[in-house]
Amino acid sequence: MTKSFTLNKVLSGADFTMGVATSSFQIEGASELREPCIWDTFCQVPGAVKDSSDGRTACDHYHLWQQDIALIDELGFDAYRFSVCWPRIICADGSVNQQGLSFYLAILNELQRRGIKAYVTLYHWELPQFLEDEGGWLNRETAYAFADYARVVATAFGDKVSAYTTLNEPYCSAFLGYEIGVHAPGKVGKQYGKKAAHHLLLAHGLAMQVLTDICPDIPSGLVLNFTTYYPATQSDADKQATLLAKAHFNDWYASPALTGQYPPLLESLPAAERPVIEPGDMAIISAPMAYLGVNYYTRALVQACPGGHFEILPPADNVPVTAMNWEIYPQGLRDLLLQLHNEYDLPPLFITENGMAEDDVVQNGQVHDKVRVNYLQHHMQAVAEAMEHGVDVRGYFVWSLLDNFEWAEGYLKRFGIVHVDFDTQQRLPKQSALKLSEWLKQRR
Ligand code: GCO
Repeated sequence: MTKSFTLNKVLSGADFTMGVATSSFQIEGASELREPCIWDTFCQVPGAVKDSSDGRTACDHYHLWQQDIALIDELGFDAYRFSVCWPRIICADGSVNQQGLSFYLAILNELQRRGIKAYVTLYHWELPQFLEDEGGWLNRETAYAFADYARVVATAFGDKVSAYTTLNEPYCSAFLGYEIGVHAPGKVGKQYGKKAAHHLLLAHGLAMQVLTDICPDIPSGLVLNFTTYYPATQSDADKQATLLAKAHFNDWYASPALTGQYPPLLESLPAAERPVIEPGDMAIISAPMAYLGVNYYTRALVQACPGGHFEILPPADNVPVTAMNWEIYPQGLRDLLLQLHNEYDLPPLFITENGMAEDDVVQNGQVHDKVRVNYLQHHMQAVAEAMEHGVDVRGYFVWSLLDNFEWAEGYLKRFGIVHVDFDTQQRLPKQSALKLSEWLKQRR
């Protein structure tokens, strides 16, 4: 038997948003009805995706969205965070794909009808391939193209949206996509990562201007992923290495957006690795945000290496891990929130993603994902503790509603609270969904 969720008082307030999240490429399918994106191309590269799969069908949400939204409602969530697929909206010739816009408008209308708040992300990694062909995020023009796309979306969606996110996890787009090449477009080179990151951050800032112009009353912000870094030992070298890892992976994104400055690390980068910063860029990037979205999954231990480098250690053998081999460490979320709170002058925060992959099995029509139930409960507890210490957190979104296309892992890693049978497209709420739902209903 899976234990029930204990009611967490701090998160039980009516003004605390409880939501569930997805992203377009990971669930929609229907790729033939839009322009190709960098992930379509990347999926064709032999060995790039573990199970050699792609996003052509995914969860077929493009056709099953009504039942998926009914499910979100039945489970009792207040809000749904999803993303708009850029190449479903803008065509290679620059025209707008009205069919693409209509798809999202139908979803927004249905959410509104059911009283579910729509948290809309404009970029969850699907750069149109026609823009990658011009250099993608290494080309400054891509940031302006993103702002144009944001204008089309914000104009069409009007007041049906509760909050906008410009970008989801620019670290992944920049570092995983353009520096170590494990995500689309698969470019490899130390000289690329931070250049791509700068153009992504610029895109965020330019889109913030557009959103402020078109829908000043809709809260808009940025979603960043954070790992909490700890030194592997208490040696000075490991402590320094930890600060360096944090500067590269966390502050490189948070600091420009929140303070208008890159971390001091900028000065020590070899010239070839520095971004090209034009006058005025940092002011654009640091436009005030209504909120910051925090995605948290795990922590990492950092060890110093010769030459002032660092290494992120894999989890120790004796710690609990998820199917991604990510350590389960709820305290890391509390520590992270307190660290952000102490180091920055923060806008309100939302936990925009938190969840885990488990090797779920269907038995007698049920999925007993008790590790996930505990994971969610303990991480929500960590959020509550941070709030009790003064951190202003306004909501929490579970990643993810559905098992889906987990990027380079294909369909092998299941993050959903709802199981998806990818042959039949049948949805089956796991115990985590059912337990959360009981709690959400008591809370209402
Ligand atoms: C991310 C993305 C999600 C992932 C999730 C699990 O954080 O990487 O936003 O699309 O699926 O994080 O890896």
